[in-house]
Parts: sequence; structure tokens; C-alpha cells
Amino acid sequence: MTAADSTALKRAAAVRAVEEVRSGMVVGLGSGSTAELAVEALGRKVESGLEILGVPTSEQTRRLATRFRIPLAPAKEVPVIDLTIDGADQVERKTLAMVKGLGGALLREKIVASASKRMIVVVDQSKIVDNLGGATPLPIEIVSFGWQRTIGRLADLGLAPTLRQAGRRPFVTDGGNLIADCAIPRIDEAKRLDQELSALTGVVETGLFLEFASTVIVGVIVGGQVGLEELER
Ligand code: A5P
Repeated sequence: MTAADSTALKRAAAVRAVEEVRSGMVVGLGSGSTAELAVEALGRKVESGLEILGVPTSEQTRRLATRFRIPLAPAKEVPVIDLTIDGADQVERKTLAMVKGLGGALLREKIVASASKRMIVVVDQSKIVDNLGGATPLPIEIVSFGWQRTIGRLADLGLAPTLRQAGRRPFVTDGGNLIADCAIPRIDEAKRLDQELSALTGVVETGLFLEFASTVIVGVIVGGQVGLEELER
């Protein structure tokens, strides 16, 4: 799949998800290239009169939404959200469990997802898998104080963590934390793993989003054309 194909699939999924937004809604605005296409589509609708309040999941999305003049809730307030539209790094077909956080926004994304009545996830077909894990690492947000010790604990669990870098420095999240990317060949017991990781001192949040997605809209190529598949939980 070329980059242009991938963008067309992401855009088709994003535009379809935005059709679900109505005036008066509080809308969670996801992070990453696919969610940004949804923000762009929402921005066009806001310009034409759609009235919403947005809740961005990252500073990058906040800047983009501001550029499109989407009214935003203050950062300290996360109201009850009617609908969140966000991307994902992996979606398990049969459960809609997800890995998120390759973009580094997993903590705010999970706070927003937790406050949402409904979450539509928008992806291209490359994100749909039979089992989580494998080629996509599991991002885990950790506090910077004592990070080597926390990484050591993750290594003791056999998760092969590496500290995410941004050039020559550690990548720092919007919350001022670091990310450990864990190589896990196959995640079979996601709930148990999530609980085990969340209980570790120094871990802020995991990139496992297990029971959040209500609907996953997948951009697919069918017979050489852009199509959509919708998966429901
Ligand atoms: C951001 O932290 C991630 O959870 C994103 O949702 C994820 O990386 C998807 O990004 P793309 O839409 O760019 O693949």
C-alpha cells in the first residue's frame, strides 16, 4: 500500500466517523494522522455552522483544532463526552481491544476515552490484527524519576522495553513523562497484563485500550477502490 493509498483509507474512515457528529455534542478529538483528518473534516463542518465543544487529546491536536476554530473545553475540564473519534495502532478484530500510544498521547487519550459515552476508532486496514502484539510495540507511559528502575521492572517481566527517543533525547509526553516501548510477540491475556502493568510503581498508564471502542471504522481497498468496513463491539 502506498502512502497515498493509506491516506485515502484514513480519510475515508475519518470522514465517515464525522458524519456521526451532531450540533450540541461534546466531541473528543483524538491524536495521530487519522484522527487529525477527522479534526480537519470537523473543522470544515464547524465553518459551515456545526456547533460542538471539542476536547483534544494532545497539544498537537489542540493546536490543529484551534487553527480550524473548533471551540475547545479548557484543559483542566474534561466534561462528559458524547463521542470521541480517535485512531489506533492495532485493533484486535474479534474483541476491538487496541494498542495505542505510538504517537505518545496515550494518557490523555485514555482519560478522554474513559469520559466518553461512545468512541469511534478510525483506522486503515493495516491496523486490524488477529492478535495484539508482534510487530507493534506496546507503549507504556512511565514517570521520569527513576525511569531506569521502572524499565528494569518491565524487563524483569520479559517485556523487552526500550526508552522511546526523540532524536538524541528521550521522548517526553505532554504530561512530562517518558515512554517505554515494549516488544511483546503476542498479547494473549490483555486484561491481566494491563492490570499487572498498571500496578507497577512508576507506570503512569498503558497503551492497552481494552473496552473502549464502540465502533471501529476501517478504510479498506476493495477491488482497487477505497471502501469501508465497520466493526461493532
Ligand atoms: C497516539 O498516541 C496514538 O494512540 C494514535 O492514536 C495512533 O498512533 C494512531 O496514529 P495514526 O492514525 O497516525 O496511525
